[in-house]
Amino acid sequence: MEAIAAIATGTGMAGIGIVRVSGEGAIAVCRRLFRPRNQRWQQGDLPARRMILGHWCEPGKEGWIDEVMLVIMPAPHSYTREDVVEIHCHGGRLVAEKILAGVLAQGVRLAGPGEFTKRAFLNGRLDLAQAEAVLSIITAESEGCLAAAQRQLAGDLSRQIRSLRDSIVALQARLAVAIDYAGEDITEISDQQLVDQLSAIDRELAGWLAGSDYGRVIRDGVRMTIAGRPNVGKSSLLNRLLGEERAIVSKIAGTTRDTVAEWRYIDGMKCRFVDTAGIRAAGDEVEEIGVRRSIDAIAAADVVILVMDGSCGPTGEDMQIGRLAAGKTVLVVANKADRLAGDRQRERLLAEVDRCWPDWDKVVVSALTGQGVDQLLAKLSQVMPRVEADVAWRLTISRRHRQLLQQAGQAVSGALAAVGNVPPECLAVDLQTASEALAAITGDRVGDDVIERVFEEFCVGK
Ligand SMILES: Nc1nc2c(ncn2[C@@H]2O[C@H](COP(=O)(O)OP(=O)(O)O)[C@@H](O)[C@H]2O)c(=O)[nH]1
Ligand SMILES: [Mg+2]
Repeated sequence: MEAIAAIATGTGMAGIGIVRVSGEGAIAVCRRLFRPRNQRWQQGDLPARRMILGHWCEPGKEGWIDEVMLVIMPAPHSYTREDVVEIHCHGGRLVAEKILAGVLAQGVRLAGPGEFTKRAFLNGRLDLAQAEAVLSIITAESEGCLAAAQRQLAGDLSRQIRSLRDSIVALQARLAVAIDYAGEDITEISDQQLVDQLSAIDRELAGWLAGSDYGRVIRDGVRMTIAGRPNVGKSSLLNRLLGEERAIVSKIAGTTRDTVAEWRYIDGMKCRFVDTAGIRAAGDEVEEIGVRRSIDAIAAADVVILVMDGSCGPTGEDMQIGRLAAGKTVLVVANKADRLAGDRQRERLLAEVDRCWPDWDKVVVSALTGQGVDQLLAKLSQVMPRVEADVAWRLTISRRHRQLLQQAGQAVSGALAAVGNVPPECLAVDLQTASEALAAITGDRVGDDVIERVFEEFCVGK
């Protein structure tokens, strides 16, 4: 295909910038503009797959633009399976832009978003799911997402989807025989066999779609909302958990007026702590907005950390706030333990808390001294949603894959419900829908419009 070129590295100051050229004539174009330092290579072909030091020249001008390292990767042993040249120059935008401009002036076209990866796909080096994994690796922000993207790039997703599709195709074949030889004494497939096989496929599809909420947790982290009455020490607790003075702490009730969010890891899980405004009948309009946001933050939480003042015991207001978290995973934190006179007072406090919220875990801490905070972290680690690593990667599939799996799932469930009530031709239509949806995931059968849409999301140069 015609040669394309783009800057592969990010914008901004950096040590190195890379311009990438791929396609017909890529090597010849670069040969014209590159002057190797080594006498041996000043004439003729340059060696393949070696870093070659030299100068990059401006066409038709004396002098050079930059001292660069050039790598030539002839087809088919390259990312795109075409002739690829990479020019490693100094970082910063200007040098790379000038080198790119020189290449484009030789008749090479500027690459579109993801066009290198698209060529890798079109030339059969990657399937579509693997190509998408490249983008997931670039955008991964959590260990879980990176691990999932790596498995997808390695072909785990494609293999599992293809094997699922194979079982659908096998069933299609048996149905086709039943349709073609209807009435004849030939190996027909019984309704029971159909139900058994469809159920197995249906279960597997459902397995892919289950637990999408965990997918969000892996991608975006566990949402932990710190809620409670004003002045019980919510902001102090946030600061203690983060080990920094993030939220403003004061004796004045109503100091935290908006939600404040920060990250930390607990046992390798990304946790997003949200400190909220104390919930009470608001004193003014701004506080009222804050209170409403607190209520929303409780609703959105994976885990609610319900803070109360341990030095005075649970109050009616604490109970009311507790009711806002009904149905959630809640950890009750009795704060200000430093004010408790001794073990007996502590026992009494725990008993009271237990009576108010018998179903929820509880810990006694002091945000001021740090006492009990390790226990709090251990409890959080116990109660937060968790997934086993070898299931986890299945949960972070992209929206495109999820939609296709849903389509396949609906078609298979439809067929399953209809066995015995409709002619086999109708079941065959459903199976065809399911099989096409799965083929679109790996790109084994997919329209140009879908391919366009997938690569539009990429950055230029990848
Ligand atoms: N003695 C004691 N005081 C605390 C503790 N945690 C917070 N406080 C104090 O309680 C007041 C309110 O704290 P703050 O974190 O702003 O509470 P918030 O309104 O719930 O965010 C401040 O004066 C804090 O210093 C604690 O564990 N022990
Ligand atoms: Mg506060």
